[in-house]
Amino acid sequence: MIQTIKTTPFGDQKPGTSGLRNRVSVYQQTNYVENYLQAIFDSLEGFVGQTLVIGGDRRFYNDVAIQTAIRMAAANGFSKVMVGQNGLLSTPAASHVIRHYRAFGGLVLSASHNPGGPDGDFGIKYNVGNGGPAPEKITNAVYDRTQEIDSYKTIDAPDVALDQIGVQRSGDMVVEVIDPVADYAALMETLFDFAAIEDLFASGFTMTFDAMNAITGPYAHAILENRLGAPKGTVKNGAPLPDFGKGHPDPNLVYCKDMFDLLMTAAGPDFGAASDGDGDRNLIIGKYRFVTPSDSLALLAANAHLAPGYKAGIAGIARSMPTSAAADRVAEKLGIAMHETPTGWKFFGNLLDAGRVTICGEESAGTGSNHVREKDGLWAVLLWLNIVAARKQSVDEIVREHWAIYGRNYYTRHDYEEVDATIASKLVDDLRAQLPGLVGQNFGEDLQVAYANDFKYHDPVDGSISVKQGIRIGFANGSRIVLRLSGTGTVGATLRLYLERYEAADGRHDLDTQVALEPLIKLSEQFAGIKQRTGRQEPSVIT
Ligand code: G16
Repeated sequence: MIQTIKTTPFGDQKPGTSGLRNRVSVYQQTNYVENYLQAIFDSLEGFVGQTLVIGGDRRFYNDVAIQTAIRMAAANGFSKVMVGQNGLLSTPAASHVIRHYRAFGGLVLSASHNPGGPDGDFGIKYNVGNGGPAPEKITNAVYDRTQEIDSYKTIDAPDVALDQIGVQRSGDMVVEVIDPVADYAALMETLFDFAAIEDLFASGFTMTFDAMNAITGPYAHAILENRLGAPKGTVKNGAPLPDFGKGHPDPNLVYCKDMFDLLMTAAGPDFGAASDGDGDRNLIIGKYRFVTPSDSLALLAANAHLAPGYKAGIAGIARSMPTSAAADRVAEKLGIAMHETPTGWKFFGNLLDAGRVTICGEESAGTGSNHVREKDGLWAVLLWLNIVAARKQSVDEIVREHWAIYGRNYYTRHDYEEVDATIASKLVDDLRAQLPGLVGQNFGEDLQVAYANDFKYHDPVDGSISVKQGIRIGFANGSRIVLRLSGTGTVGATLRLYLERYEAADGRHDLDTQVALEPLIKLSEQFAGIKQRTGRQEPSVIT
């Protein structure tokens, strides 16, 4: 019954920051999905007789890939697959299901915040038994395997009825179709003071949540409206659609501009939030106050003890290198460890497993904790609501008080998308070559370069080393310029320029961010010449 089908390698199956992302049309090539899945299975050991979790964000091609994955899991020796109803599982929910049911691992079928539909993107990511993205040791092995693969295994079996909750079979393997929301919602209830949040809504607190026609809709309806009593209609765009309603499910100030504009008016609600394609990112906007992801990490860490799940305090904080140092000041005050890792949630896994950190976050709109091993959009929203309920203050008041204690890290990211890949890599190489000569130089009265290097990470838990994780130029006053190439784009190269300036507790906290960072923006153009070399006048996205 097991079939071994001959195939030939594809040259481009190299996992990026978060799994293999590509255009749907690339994924639709004969054997493309099969080769990649077989390369994953071939890179793992000890899964025969074990359980595999499968779920995705409902984007176009999920249905095809999920049925393929089920048949191949059966052929490769898994004894059971657990899959969300209709193939749905948000990334954090998939992480929880893997952990909760002690599965061997899981496949998350998503390209996250990238657009979906036949002309959009698709992606496959493998998560290990701790519920987190596979570490580089595995992703490198998968890539090597894709380069030499000559066959894959499958079975001749009909499609599983993914709309029917309950137990079915694919060949000899058990397939359990589960409610995608129930286990996750139960977990959230253990972490947060649901009664206090219910009271908050009952007292007239208003909120809007944009699920962006992506995976978070069913979770947000169930938790915010059905359990916490937020009025129906609080959740917008709550039905996951294969093309996300032709939207771009990236919760930032570009794609959620309408929400931002609404929150900046007297008529707007008290709180606005959004999540991305697969439900792991978050956007937080209070009335008259956008909270940057870097600030959000710092604020959540400083106030986490107000939520029951964290009332004993947090063990440590981790952030990706380009994320602002706002959280570092919180860690210092709390007397706990702060870890700086490369971009990619997979780098937090070891620290979380070892109990060294409780809360992690990234500038790319991701925050999460040790409750799962992925970033978690709705978790961040619920923790914010818990904090607002406990402090009985607005988001704006909470943010301002934070800055008055810790100072403010002005922060922005400028993205240049779909840049010619050759120009982008030459630009990075040329900047790298300048680094040794920059140290000690003065650029304006308060911009003396303290260090200029390529970020290298030494994992304190398993000793692994990751090199070339972004160029950073740090100044004596705490300002920073960081430049790196994105590992999640699918066309050309995306250059990410991150800019940060620290303003002390007694300094000015009311400047416009782009104005506050203008000297650094100019200086980065002088160093890297992005506009000049790419011919672009402006970044594609400013966050
Ligand atoms: C992924 C990773 C994040 C990373 C982000 C951006 O998020 O999980 O750790 O910060 O990509 O990465 P890059 O700057 O390389 O494009 P997601 O939400 O896309 O899975």
